[in-house]
Amino acid sequence: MKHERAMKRRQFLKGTLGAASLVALAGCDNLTQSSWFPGILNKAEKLTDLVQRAITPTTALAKEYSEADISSIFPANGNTDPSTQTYVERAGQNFEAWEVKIDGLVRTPISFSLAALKEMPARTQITRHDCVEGWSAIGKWTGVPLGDLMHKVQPLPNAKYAVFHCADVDDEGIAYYESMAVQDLYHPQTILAYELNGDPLDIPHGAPLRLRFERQLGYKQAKYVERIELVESLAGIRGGKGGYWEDQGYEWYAGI
Ligand SMILES: Nc1nc2c(c(=O)[nH]1)N[C@H]1C(S)=C(S)[C@@H](COP(=O)(O)O)O[C@H]1N2
Ligand SMILES: [Mo]
Repeated sequence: MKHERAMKRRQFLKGTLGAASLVALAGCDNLTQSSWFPGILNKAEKLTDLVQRAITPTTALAKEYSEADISSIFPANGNTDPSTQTYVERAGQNFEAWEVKIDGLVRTPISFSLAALKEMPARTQITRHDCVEGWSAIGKWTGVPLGDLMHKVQPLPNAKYAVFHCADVDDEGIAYYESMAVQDLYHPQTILAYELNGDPLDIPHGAPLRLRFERQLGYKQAKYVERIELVESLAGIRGGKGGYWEDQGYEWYAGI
């Protein structure tokens, strides 16, 4: 799998660069067009959650770009065509029956239909996506701020993480999932997106709903989101490491 190669490269970089130089690099957006940069950027994953949060306030915004910066092609990566029966059925009906359920440690569990989400106030942001395989792309995302949804479901005080359950499975039938700290749900750029570059999300890019968790690497950007579960601990969820790739050794905190 291509992602395994990416991990070897990161292991190599681990020995060649100190954390301090990476923090410096992370501020240099004009370097991002060069082919080596996204790979180096991945080293930032090695920073711990605590160190990263000390350097960058959680409220800091990811850089937003202009329309002219939008990439002509936004690659699709990972699973690009979920084959599970319900997904295929929903796709056949233009996702009219799609719902995202928010449950777990919340006062009021709610299932939001796609139509209901589209009626809520939306946020549009043009941001850069960085995949550990060594590519980056700039796209314009539109969706509902997760914080607005949290105000409706009201997380309980012991809710520490949000787990994003996705509709796709790999060749072995293992479902994709991701997670983030509850506080990051309230970041203004954390949205449940339903449009890319002004069009409804297509299937390769996560139709009908995908997460945008800016300032984090590509694998955190869960596609095909069907359930958001608030939990106190990630230990009991699937492999216990907080995400599909994390269960295979990736860092949970993928800040860039
Ligand atoms: N459900 C799901 N989400 C996913 C993936 C996946 O395979 N399944 N791949 C991840 C990876 S590694 C990347 S780089 C991005 C790719 O998003 P894109 O296909 O829109 O480029 O989605 C992430 N989210
Ligand atoms: Mo990725």
